[in-house]
Amino acid sequence: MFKKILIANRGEIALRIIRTCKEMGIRTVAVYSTADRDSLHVRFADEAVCIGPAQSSESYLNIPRIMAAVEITNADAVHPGYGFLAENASFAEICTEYGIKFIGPTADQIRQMGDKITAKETAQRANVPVVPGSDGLLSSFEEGLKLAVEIGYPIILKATAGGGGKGMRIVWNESEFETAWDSARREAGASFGNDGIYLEKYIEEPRHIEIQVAGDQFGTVAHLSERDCSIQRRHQKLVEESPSPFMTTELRDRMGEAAINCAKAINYEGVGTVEFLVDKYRNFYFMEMNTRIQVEHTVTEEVIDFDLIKEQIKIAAGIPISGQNYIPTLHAIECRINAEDVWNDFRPNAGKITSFHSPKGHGIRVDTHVYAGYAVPPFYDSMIAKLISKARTREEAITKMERALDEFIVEGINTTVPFHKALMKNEDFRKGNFHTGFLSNFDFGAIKRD
Ligand code: MV4
Repeated sequence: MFKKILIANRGEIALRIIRTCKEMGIRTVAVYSTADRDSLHVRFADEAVCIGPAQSSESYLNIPRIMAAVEITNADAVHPGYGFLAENASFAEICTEYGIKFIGPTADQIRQMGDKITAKETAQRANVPVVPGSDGLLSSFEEGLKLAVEIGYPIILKATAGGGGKGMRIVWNESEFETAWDSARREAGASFGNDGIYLEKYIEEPRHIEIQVAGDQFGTVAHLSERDCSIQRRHQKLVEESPSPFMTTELRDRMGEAAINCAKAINYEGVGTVEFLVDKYRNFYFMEMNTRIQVEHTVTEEVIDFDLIKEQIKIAAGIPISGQNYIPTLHAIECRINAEDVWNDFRPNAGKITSFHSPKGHGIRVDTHVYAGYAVPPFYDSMIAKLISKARTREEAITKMERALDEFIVEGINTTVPFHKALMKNEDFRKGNFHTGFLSNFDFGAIKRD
């Protein structure tokens, strides 16, 4: 087992990783920017190294500085968390060259899922359903136009380097095609330095359901059931839950098997997530694979009673997994509490938290790095806490969440708590009647002020 893990991250996930390391008897090294001097991950780690100024490119994204911290502290492994360098294949490769274990998949596995078209081809080879569309990149506007007629409108143009909806355009009919093509290419080129575009049939009103998988170094892969992440705003997830209210035992078996086949196709090592679009007829289609621990891993932990960070570390250390699949016995819901102003287009809202009280009690989990007196820096993502409720049924989990949201006190900055209170009261949400477009019709203006 590792003796010392350096955590190349900040915020709640850095704390989350430190907690598991402590329980496993592994020493921890925190790295931090000058903006994070007063952060809890710095306090709770055994050692801490300042790696640079506030700007991420000079600190949490700066590979030479992180490698220097690894070297001076003698860490034998690096945990990248999520975001920052978690899916940076070069970073994984550099760690390996230095004889440091990157806790996650190999550089090669990251690359095979990093490019959307390659990932889709891999899924197809593994007999996993994919959305009908172009064979790889479109070489010209004319080729796209011709294919769109064959497939039938609506279609969607996507950037192969894409993510977060960038370079993505829905095209409802032929007259819109050229404008959409030009703007998708321009946006993809500007955002990713890669203007490669492919085409797919547009699946209307899909759910986003993802399967958690784990694979060890010996080729064993298992699934740990699904999370429903359909409650998103502008490609930012706000609520996740497990099980999905749309799931059936039969669909879970089929999606679980498909996810396992995706992971096996790349000899996947580590915990990962296979994302699917699911239409109203319960057809599912491979979308992408995330080769990292995700923010929402916590809902899976709650419903199958598993420490996924511990699993990651054990897999990285070469310990085999059982190969058993796990299905939820409880229901868990996570609300992302962001320092954002819900009445002002969710504008990020940095500043000092003057008063903070976290909900507690049976079935409630709060993962957070903030406290009263903490100043949320403006340089990083705005998530300040994850509030997770767990109960025997979805209805009870919602009731518990409402109770917990009422107990959540954050003063000094605006948060997304009022949004979550309104969502929990929404009839369609309560019925499990939603898809990825749900929040585009949500009346944010009607959210009550506390
Ligand atoms: C789609 C789609 C419908 N049809 N692909 C959005 C992010 C990117 N990773 C893939 N996305 C979508 N791809 C086809 N063929 C609808 C979306 C989509 C979406 C997907 C998941 C969660 C939220 C979403 C919001 C809008 C559109």
